[in-house]
Amino acid sequence: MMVRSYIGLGSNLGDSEQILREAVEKLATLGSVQVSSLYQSPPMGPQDQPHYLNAVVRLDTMLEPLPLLDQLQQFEQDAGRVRLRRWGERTLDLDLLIYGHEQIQNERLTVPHIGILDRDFVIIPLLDLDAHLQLNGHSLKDLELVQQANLTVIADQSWATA
Ligand code: ROI
Repeated sequence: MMVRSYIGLGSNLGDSEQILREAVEKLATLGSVQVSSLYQSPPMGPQDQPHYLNAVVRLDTMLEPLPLLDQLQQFEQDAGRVRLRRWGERTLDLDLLIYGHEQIQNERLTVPHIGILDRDFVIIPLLDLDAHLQLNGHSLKDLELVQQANLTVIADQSWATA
């Protein structure tokens, strides 16, 4: 069955824009993709690290959650993923944010992703893709964080395909 999933992308090491472009290309092998605008975002966590580039991809896929997670982790490794410390800088992060309407909790996966509601760099790009997206009955667009977002648009939704 085709399921609509949302994947969070983040990078603050290396040529982040190129790394995210290549990630979108790989995600496109798993189904059909739409991308949010590309954002620059101050680090959540230790402040002595570079700003992040963030985006969200909407992926309609036939893959089940765990095989999808395997692919995301493979793509992170392919990008030469380096992660220097907890809450610290990384080459590429691919987070499975939402998978259809499923609630998943096991050793490998919590879906919807635990951090969605307090991360402007996730919520704002999600709204690019689906302005009326809801999570546990709440419209993301009504969250206070949407008004207080501290993000800079780097490029519009054509950034990954141009
Ligand atoms: N901060 C920002 N702004 N963007 C991220 O993608 C991001 N990813 C992380 C932590 C370290 C929590 N901080 C982040 O994993």
